[in-house]
Amino acid sequence: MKSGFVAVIGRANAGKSTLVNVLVGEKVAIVSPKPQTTRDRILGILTTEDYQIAFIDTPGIYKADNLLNSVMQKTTADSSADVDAVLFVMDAHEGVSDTDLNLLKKYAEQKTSTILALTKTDIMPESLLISELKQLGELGVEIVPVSARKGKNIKELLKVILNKLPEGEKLFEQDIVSDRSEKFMISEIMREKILLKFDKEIPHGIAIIVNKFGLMEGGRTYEINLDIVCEKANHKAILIGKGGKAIKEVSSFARADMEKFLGRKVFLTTYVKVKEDWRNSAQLMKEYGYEQ
Ligand SMILES: Nc1nc2c(ncn2[C@@H]2O[C@H](COP(=O)(O)OP(=O)(O)OP(=O)(O)O)[C@@H](O)[C@H]2O)c(=O)[nH]1
Ligand SMILES: [Mg+2]
Repeated sequence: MKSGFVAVIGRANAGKSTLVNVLVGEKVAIVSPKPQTTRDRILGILTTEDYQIAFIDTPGIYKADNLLNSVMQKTTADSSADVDAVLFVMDAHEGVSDTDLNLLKKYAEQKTSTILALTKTDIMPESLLISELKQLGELGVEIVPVSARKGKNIKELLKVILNKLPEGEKLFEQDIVSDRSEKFMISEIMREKILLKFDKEIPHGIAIIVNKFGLMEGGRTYEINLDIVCEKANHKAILIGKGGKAIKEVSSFARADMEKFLGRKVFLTTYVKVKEDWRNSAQLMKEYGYEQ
């Protein structure tokens, strides 16, 4: 059988996590329309009788403007070392930017095989795709146009990836789809709902701390207690909303997803806290799980 690691790399908001979820067939990473949604390296593992691929979802490439972001950028750089292939994801509907081109060139020049996935093809004219294929074809990497949202060309992409992987044994047990704990996923679900509901700097300045996560007596309901850490007092006021309306709404969306994920009822309580400038504090970042 074939097995190997594939680093999924690209600019922030390109569609990496959406593609990883579709390739794996389960939601292992949260997704949002805002850049810098993914903050950690997350494994999504696809196992069949013939192969096992461990996709490494990474934080999107973005200029670092605080300590958290520079840690994220290092995570991405480190993730592409020692892998069997790099899957470079580009948002094709936006057109090819110089930043994309320069980044792709850098990866294409490395020894590791690079495959280019041009994604979001469902929301662009075919004429643009054709001209991009022509422009990018000169780089000498294999290109697969896909739509993660519509599940288009995913099998073809898998074939191209498999061609780059060595023969080998399974690296993970059959049933494992991610290397992340349930507790991590719970905090990510909460962060996803905040990313979807709030704008500008608020979601980027959020950290989630899981204070309690366990089954209540009787074993039918999970009790989950979260701290939502934000950066400023006025962010806290917006997060809570008039009469607690905003926090109630996001918590209820989060709870519904947590229940789906855990397969049990969830009793969720949340508490909003302020920690000024935590994204520049090495100590607080460590406390919140963002290690350097
Ligand atoms: N129309 C369309 N939208 C897509 C597709 N793939 C992703 N998106 C959307 O693009 C946005 C970003 O998707 P993500 O998967 O979070 O992107 P990412 O590259 O992981 O972003 P970061 O984690 O911030 O680097 C979301 O709103 C997705 O729904 C696609 O194939 N078609
Ligand atoms: Mg992502």
